[in-house]
Amino acid sequence: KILIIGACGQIGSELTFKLRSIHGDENVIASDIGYNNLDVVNSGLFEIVDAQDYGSILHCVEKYRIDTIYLMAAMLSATGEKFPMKAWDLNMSSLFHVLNLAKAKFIDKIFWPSSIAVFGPTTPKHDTPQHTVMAPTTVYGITKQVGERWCEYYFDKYGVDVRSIRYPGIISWKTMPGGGTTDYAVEIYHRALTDGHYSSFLSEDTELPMMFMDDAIDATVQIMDAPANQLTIRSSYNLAAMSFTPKDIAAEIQNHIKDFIITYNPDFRQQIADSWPKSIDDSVARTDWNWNHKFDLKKMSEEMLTQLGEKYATSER
Ligand code: VAH
Repeated sequence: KILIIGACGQIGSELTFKLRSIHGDENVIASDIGYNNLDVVNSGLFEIVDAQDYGSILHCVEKYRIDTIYLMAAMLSATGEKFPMKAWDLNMSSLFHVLNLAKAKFIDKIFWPSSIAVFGPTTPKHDTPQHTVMAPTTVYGITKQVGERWCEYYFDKYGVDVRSIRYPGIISWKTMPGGGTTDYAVEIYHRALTDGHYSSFLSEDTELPMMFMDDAIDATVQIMDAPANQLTIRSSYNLAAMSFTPKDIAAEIQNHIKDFIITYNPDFRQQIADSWPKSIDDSVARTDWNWNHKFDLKKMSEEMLTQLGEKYATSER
């Protein structure tokens, strides 16, 4: 059975529905610190689990005989800069609890998300390699870099089957944008439909690696299904789909909404974005477990505007 910790979040909520469609509702238990997403809470088995409390996780593992945990609870980059110690405590204690549950043989397999935030200003900006210098300058990035080292250590020393992906910025429509720096690329679609205007907190030429949620979910399922002996990386895999700037995404939206206007008012998140790569080399993931993305900016924009268009149309009625 599968437990998703942080199931009310942006990725966690979509993973919940996807994994239930694959493994059956009764085999996927969603959990979070609170009832923060009623679509998830009311969609099947749901438990309150505090990711920072070992006993809380163990209780749920024993109650449902969980063998696999997807740890999707974390504090993201922008919020992490506002609450550094909370970000460190949440992101690290939750990982240690899940790794130690596997070391103690309570569970067999773990998925833990890393991020392009592990890279810093001294990392090569274009086609960032799988193995490269990384000196992250955000608390969130530091927790992901250290987390990767611990995942590799627990695999090497204790044989823990933990698998990880360095997600780029992820764009989706089912949940509202959270505390991410890349969330401008989610907000812009909402504002294009509701206001016809968006004030971007990143400058027009800020190029970042991005991915549509469906690709991110497919990659997560794929790496977890891959035979263990195919995986050559036990820190975390680079993963990519596309890179674009706020200018690019605004132009794509204007193909659908002619009079959409974007203005640029960079804030503290500009420095975070400037510390990250512009594009990622994910050839190792493509070789090891046949990763291949399906959505480009054009296809993603069509999907985002169609789905959100319906969502706003029904909410107005
Ligand atoms: C963030 N969406 O902005 C996350 C992600 C690469 C960005 O880690 O913090």
